Amino acid sequence: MRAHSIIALTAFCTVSVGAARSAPARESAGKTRTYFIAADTVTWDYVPGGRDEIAGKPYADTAFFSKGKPQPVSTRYRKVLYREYTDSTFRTLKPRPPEWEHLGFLGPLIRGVVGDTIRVVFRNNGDRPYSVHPHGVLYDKSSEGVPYNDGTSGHDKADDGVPPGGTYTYIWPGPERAGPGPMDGSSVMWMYHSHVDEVRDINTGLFGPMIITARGKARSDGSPKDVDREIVASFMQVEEQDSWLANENLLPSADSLFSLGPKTNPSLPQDIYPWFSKFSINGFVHGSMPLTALTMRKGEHVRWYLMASTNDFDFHAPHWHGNTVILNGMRTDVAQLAMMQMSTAEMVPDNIGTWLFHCHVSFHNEEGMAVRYRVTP
Ligand SMILES: [Cu+2]
Repeated sequence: MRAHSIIALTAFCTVSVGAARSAPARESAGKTRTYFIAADTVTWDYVPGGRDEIAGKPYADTAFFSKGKPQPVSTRYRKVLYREYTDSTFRTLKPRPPEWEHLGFLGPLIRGVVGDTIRVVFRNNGDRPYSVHPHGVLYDKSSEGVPYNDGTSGHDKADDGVPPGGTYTYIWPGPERAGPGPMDGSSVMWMYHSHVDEVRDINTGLFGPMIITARGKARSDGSPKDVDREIVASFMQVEEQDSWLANENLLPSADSLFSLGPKTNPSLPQDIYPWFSKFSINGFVHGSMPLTALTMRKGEHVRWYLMASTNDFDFHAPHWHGNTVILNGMRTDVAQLAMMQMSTAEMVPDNIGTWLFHCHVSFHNEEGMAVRYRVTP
């Protein structure tokens, strides 16, 4: 287990607001889209209701400790998640629309159109520094959200880690290079995540999607005009022992697993990946994503945005039962994701029914990396 020491980040002791003065002013013809996003400590249940909806049976997680029989363990974990608020007071959570309910524990969807500028007003309600680091969009040194030896100082360091209780505004222009390339459809997905301690922050829960639509191909809300339904699926091997909240979440006996007491049966995935390694899609395990959250109609143009997390073996093989997709211009029903890879697949479902969508890495599937989607007439 990695040491749980907290890195001293004394440089971030003041609350600072605003990165606008030095934001690159390119392609500013579009809108400014402002998002109020906080890092909040909440309880997340990987299997709410205690049902394995893939098997259609009750589910209770258990773990083998160094001696004795399997014991019940909770599927609930304290996590720090990005949550969207209505305004800068951060008093009222913005309700998540039903079509985005499937995002689960991911942060809110951030949208933009090529030419827009995205502003993220970030409030850190956690108890250690966190940040928002985006992929793909343009940022200068005051909006990168990562502390490293980059030769900057002063205001350009204020974004690196926002202190507990602090608020900071990240400014991200979205020029052409943040939008679809020649082989893409009308929109592309990027991820954003906290990057003060990238591995720990992501395992703690600070990870979210951003979609940038091509200029001239967006509705006024930024969504791509030629797409009926967008779905984001983040395949994540969440290592709860690498969360900043591990000491709150894990039973003290978890340490015995690291000290490698007698293994019950090393061929069982659980003996290699204990109960706190969560093979989840958007925080859902064993089909716990509500089926209503992933329902689409036959003949719709459905765009699936896929991504993976950061851990050492976050390789995944998303597989759709029942329907096929076009991925990189080719027909398939299995995608591939390496760590932090982002990929987009186009589906026009022609096959009505309730279908499995799971990782085809066999032990990921066994450990519950599966949800169901439904195609209605
Ligand atoms: Cu997988």
